[in-house]
Amino acid sequence: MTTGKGLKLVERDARGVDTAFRADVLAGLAEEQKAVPARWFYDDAGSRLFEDITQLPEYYPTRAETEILRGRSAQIAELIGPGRAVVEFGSGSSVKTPLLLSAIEPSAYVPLDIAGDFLRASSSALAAKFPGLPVYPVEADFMRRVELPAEVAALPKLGFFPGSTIGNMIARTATDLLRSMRETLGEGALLLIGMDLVKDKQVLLAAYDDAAGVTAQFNLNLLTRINRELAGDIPVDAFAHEARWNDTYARIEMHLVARQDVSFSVSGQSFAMAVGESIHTENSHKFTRRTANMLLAAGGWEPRARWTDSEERFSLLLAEARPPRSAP
Ligand code: AVI
Repeated sequence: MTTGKGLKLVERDARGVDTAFRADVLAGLAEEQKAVPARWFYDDAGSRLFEDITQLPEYYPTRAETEILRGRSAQIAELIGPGRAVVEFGSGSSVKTPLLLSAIEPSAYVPLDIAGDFLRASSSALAAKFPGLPVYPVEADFMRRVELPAEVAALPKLGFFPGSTIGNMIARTATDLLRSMRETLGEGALLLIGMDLVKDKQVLLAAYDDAAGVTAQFNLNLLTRINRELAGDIPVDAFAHEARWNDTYARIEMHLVARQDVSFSVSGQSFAMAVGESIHTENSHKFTRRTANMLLAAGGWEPRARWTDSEERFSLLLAEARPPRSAP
C-alpha cells in the first residue's frame, strides 16, 4: 500500500480483489473468536446504511455532538482562535464540518481520507459552501504520519476527529493513532475530538440494536460484501445481528451470531461455525471524563477543554500537543 496525493491506496490482485480486505477476512475467520475489522463495513451500501443509522431515534451520538458544536460554538471558537488550518481525519460530515468551519474562521481546510472518490466529492461540496476557504484534500491513510500540503506548513493547525470514531479502536491502536496525529500536526497543534460517554446499558444497547433493524442490516451487509468481493458463499440468513455490552472494556461489541451450524467458503478456504458461535465485527468504546483524558495523555495530547450535550451523553474535547515532560 502506498500513500500520497494521486497514488492508488487500494491494492488489487489480477481479479480486482482488494488484497487487504481478503487478508483481514481470511485471517479473522481463522481465529478461535472469529473477527473482521470494522473498517470493512464501509462499502457503498455500508456507508449509506451508516448515514441511515445517524438518523435513527435510538442513535444519539450524531445529534448530541451536533448539539455541542451548535450550542458551544462561541466558546470553542474563543479557545481555538482564527487562522488555523483545520485538518480533518476523515472526509468530513456534511453537517458537523460546516458548523466548525463557520464558527472558527479557519485559513485552510485539509481533509485526509483513504477513500479518494468520497474525499473528492465531499471536498468539492465543502468548497462550494465556503468559497473563500482554500481546501486541500489529501488521499492518505491517517493511521500513519501524513505529509501535509506545503501551503499549510506555516499555519497553526487544528485536528478535527468527530463522531467518536476513536472509540472503534482498541486502546493500543487508538494511542498509536493519537501519536500519529501529533506527528502529522506538530507540536503546539490543537485537536478537537468527539468521544462517546459511558451511560445506561439499555440506552447503549438500543443505539446499536435499533427497532427498525438498520444496524442489523449494516452488520449483516459485511457478509454480503464478503460474498460479493471475495467469492464467498456465506448463508447470510443463517446469521443474526447482536449488540453486547462488554463491561471490562466499557464497550459495545457487535457480533454476527450463527443461528445454526454453518459451513461456508471464502476465496477458496473453508470455514465452519457451530450454532451460537459469532464473528466479532466491531467495538465501540465508551469513555468517562477520566478515561478520555488518560487516552489523550497516552497519545501525547494534554486536555484543555471539554463540552457535553445537555443530557451528558457525548463529549467533545479540545487537547493540545505539548512537548513531552521528563518529570512530573
Ligand atoms: C463510526 N462509529 C463511530 C460508529 C459507532 O457508533 O461506533 C459506527 C456504528 N456502528 C454501529 N452503529 C454505528
